[in-house]
This record gives sequence, C-alpha cells and structure tokens, in this order.
Amino acid sequence: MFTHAITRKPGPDFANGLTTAVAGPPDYGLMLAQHSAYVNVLRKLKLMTVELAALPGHPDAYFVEDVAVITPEVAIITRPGAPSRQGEEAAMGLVLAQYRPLARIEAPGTLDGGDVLLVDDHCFVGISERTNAAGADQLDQILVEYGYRCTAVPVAAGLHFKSSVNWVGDKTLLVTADFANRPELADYEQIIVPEGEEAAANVLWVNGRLLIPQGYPQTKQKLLDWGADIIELNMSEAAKMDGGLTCMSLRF
Ligand code: CIR
Repeated sequence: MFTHAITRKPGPDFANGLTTAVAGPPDYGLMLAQHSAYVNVLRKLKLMTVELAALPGHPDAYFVEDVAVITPEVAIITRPGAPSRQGEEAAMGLVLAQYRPLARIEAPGTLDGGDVLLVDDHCFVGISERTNAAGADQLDQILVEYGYRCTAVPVAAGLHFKSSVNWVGDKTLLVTADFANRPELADYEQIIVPEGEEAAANVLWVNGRLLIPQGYPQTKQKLLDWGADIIELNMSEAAKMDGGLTCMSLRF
C-alpha cells in the first residue's frame, strides 16, 4: 500500500517537452485541469500528496516518475536517458532525501523510472532508448542488497517498459501484444491490450484501485471482467507529450 505521492505541476513551457505523438499541440489549461484531477484522485485514495512547483527550463519535469525509483528501503535517483531531461533528478533528490536513504545511477548508466516496474520483490527493468544496460546493472546491484531480484526486458516498442506493461493486482500484468510472449514475463498472468488500444496499457494501481486512461472501451471491459476496481481519467494532453498515468507521480 502507498501512503505518499509526489507530483509536479506542468509548467507553461510543457509543450516544448519531448514527444513523438502526432496528435497536435497540447492545451495548457486543459493539461492543468487534467493534472489537478489526477492529483485529486490520489488524494481521494488517501495518499499524502507532495505537489512540487514547475521546474523552469525542464518542460518534461512533471513526468516525475522518470527521475526516481522508490522502494520501502531506498530511493534511487536516476540518470535520465534523454539529455534534455538530465538535471530534473537533482531537484527530486533534495525532496526524497527527506523520506529515504538515497542511491544514485551514475554515468555511463542511464535509467528512466518509466522503465522500472516493481511487483513485490521483483523488479522488471526495460532496456530502452532511455535506459541502458549499465543503468539496469547499477539498479540491480543497488536493489539486490535489499532482497530484490531484477529482470531486464528489451523494450522494442513504445517509449518505456511501462508504456506497454503494468501490474494490475495479484499475479497479473496488463500487456500490449508486443510483450505478450516475452519469456521474462512468463511467471505472470497476462491481460492483453486489444489491438489499436496500445496506449491503454499505461494503467496505475493505487491501493487496490486501478486508474485507467479514458477512451479505451475494450481494454476497460477486459479489466472489469477480470475484476479491476476502475477509476477513469482523461489523459489526452499528457498523451500528446508521450506521457500517461504512471509518469505523473512517484508513489511510495
Ligand atoms: C519524455 O519523452 O521523456 C516525456 N515527454 C514523456 C515521459 C513519459 N514518462 C513515462 O512514461 N514514465
């Protein structure tokens, strides 16, 4: 169960962030409204929210998930794989030092939190355009000290591992078809996202509830049939910046 969440307000320059999406320019007013709705849901789920101010000069900094990996024992400050995002992690280190001992990913390692999925004592780490093998190895060496085992998974589709694979409860993962047959995931039950709804894979479990993005009816039905207790949120503006539900908070 989580007790805390850290979020950061999107800045007025947020549309200058990295994106591969072709959905058109995002709207700042709508982004702020959707971000507030997201924070309000976290609060309703009884998380103590720490809401940080926008970080000038870092338009992607509200995707706070990428700059840290937090377990009950330690907070690992990452080294983001996109050069334009390096520097966001320093500000988060100052905040997280209040809650956990810190460890750090060091050069030449790179690691984005969006590539890290923790399920109990198992840590999946995606090797992607943002996370390299050196970063994944460093994470493994840090976490093994605390009794976790790490499994590296190549990310051939999507930005991050969690763009395509997320835990929904019990021993079950929601996965896109690209990841359905990966041997690294074979120990888990899988719900496969229907073709055309790949963006629906980025769901967020919070204390027994499952936050899902609005607009993906087939995935929603599959999750309801499985027994998920769903909260839907409109994520249209973050999606235009390649972000989703997991990216906009750090939970611990
Ligand atoms: C980026 O490309 O870094 C941001 N525009 C989106 C980051 C999304 N983060 C995540 O999936 N954890």
